[in-house]
Amino acid sequence: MTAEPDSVSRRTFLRGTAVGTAAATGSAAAQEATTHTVDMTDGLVFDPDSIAIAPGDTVVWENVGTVGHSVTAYEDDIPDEAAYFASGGFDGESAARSGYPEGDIPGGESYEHTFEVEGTYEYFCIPHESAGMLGTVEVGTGGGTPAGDGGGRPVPQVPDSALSVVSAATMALLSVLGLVYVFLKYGGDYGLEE
Ligand SMILES: [Cu+2]
Repeated sequence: MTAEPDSVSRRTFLRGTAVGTAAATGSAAAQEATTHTVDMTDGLVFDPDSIAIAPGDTVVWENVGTVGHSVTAYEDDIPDEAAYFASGGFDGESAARSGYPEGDIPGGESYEHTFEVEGTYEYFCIPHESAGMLGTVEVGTGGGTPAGDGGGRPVPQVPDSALSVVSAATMALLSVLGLVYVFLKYGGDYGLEE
């Protein structure tokens, strides 16, 4: 299957997923399967909450805190051909929801899943869904983040200081133009010809 990841129209936020789409230098066949780690923390987040991987890669979710979490796919927000996945081994989202706390991943434990089908996968933590504990896995041949990633860094914002530099430059330019205008208009009145 060469399904184009038609991800971007999804309702969920897909921050930072546009990173690194440029390079794709063929030979995807030579790519080795990589394992990526996503932490689950007492801050009730998946860290990183968005990760780009290659088909065949495995994601390991590690509970690095003490609060229990689940990794539960949104059944309607994974590729059609993809197998459903959830900690606890449920074969559907409603089963996972009603089965919880079966599927709970306590502190110090982990859950892993290998992604074969390209596309976008949205998942959540059952007890902390309302707290916004959500995540995205983007599977594409464009390649994943490098091994040992910790990817998903926030897209850099233009800092306010940069903006004020720009407006200061603009003001300076306008001042110069104003002076030029004054010189052009009144320059002849300086009586230089005398
Ligand atoms: Cu959680």
